[in-house]
Amino acid sequence: MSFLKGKRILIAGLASKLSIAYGIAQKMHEQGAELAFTYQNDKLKQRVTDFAKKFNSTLIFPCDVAKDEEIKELFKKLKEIWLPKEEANKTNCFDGFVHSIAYAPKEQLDGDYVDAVTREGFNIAHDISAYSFVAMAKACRAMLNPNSALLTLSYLGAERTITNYNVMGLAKASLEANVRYMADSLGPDAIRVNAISAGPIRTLAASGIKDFKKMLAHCEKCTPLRRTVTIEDVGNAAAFLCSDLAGGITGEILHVDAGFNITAMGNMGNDELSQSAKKE
Ligand code: NAD
Ligand code: 0WE
Repeated sequence: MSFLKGKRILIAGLASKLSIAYGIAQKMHEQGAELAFTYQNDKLKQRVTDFAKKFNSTLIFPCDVAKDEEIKELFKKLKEIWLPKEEANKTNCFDGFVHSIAYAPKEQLDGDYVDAVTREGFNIAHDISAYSFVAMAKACRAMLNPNSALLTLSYLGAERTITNYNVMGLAKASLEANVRYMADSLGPDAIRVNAISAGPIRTLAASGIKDFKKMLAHCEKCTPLRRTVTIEDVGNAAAFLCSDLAGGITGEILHVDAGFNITAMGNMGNDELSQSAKKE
């Protein structure tokens, strides 16, 4: 089964082996996709080059999504490679991208929301984590084949308050609305737009977050599946959403969170208790 065979997909947001984008690249590669990658800055260039090699790709491009010129340049270069000169009469040459990028200044993610938030922190969080998704779509719209799919990564903090997630929660809420507006705008071109709302995973973006270990332990006790999710879980769902198997799905926020979001009080960590209660 190679349900992404013949699909060319660009992946933005790969920074380490722990990255959600790594799990997505792996699963998309397994399903036969031809992949290209972006890296945020020179520090990440060599690493992303090495990862790309594992996924049989030599296509890597710099792109700091804070800069419109870099987004423009990225798609210009991608076109030079994916659109051969003899086909220069057309413009469409690839099948979608994955946006696995978020950033807020560190001090935004610590402490009381109202005290921590600043105009600058708000603007940066929304610019990098929400606007950049449509900025990329805007820049490559004419290059996308029919039946393309765009995908981004969200988090439950968009829908509920989560201690310390603070202004990132607002940015994810904006990102999720962005998914719906983009889906409506690009639908007539047969381009689908979706998000995966992933449960907490230990990645670089999660390192240094206060009590992150506690959150993972809580999920292991309290989610319906009694476990946390992996980058492979997210990668499988991502491969599906970007494939023609998901042809009828657009504007959707798919939770890949072991069921955490459906519970109001979780299991309250009571497995042992209920076991012994059964024995009585
Ligand atoms: P990660 O640190 O591996 O990935 C974050 C990526 O964002 C990095 O590759 C980084 O280079 C990139 N980035 C940041 N600013 C950028 C900029 N200006 N230009 C270009 N790239 C930039 O962490 P991750 O956990 O894999 O995060 C990927 C996505 O998944 C994020 O949107 C995050 O919000 C989301 N997410 C993460 C979790 C989790 O618990 N780890 C849960 C749900 C959703
Ligand atoms: O979206 C995220 C984290 C995104 C993120 C991470 C950082 C760390 C480094 C954005 N900006 C920065 N800025 C930095 O300087 N997640 C879903 C992971 C995450 O972050 C949390 C979480 C979870 C889960 C913060 C507080 C509470 C829970």
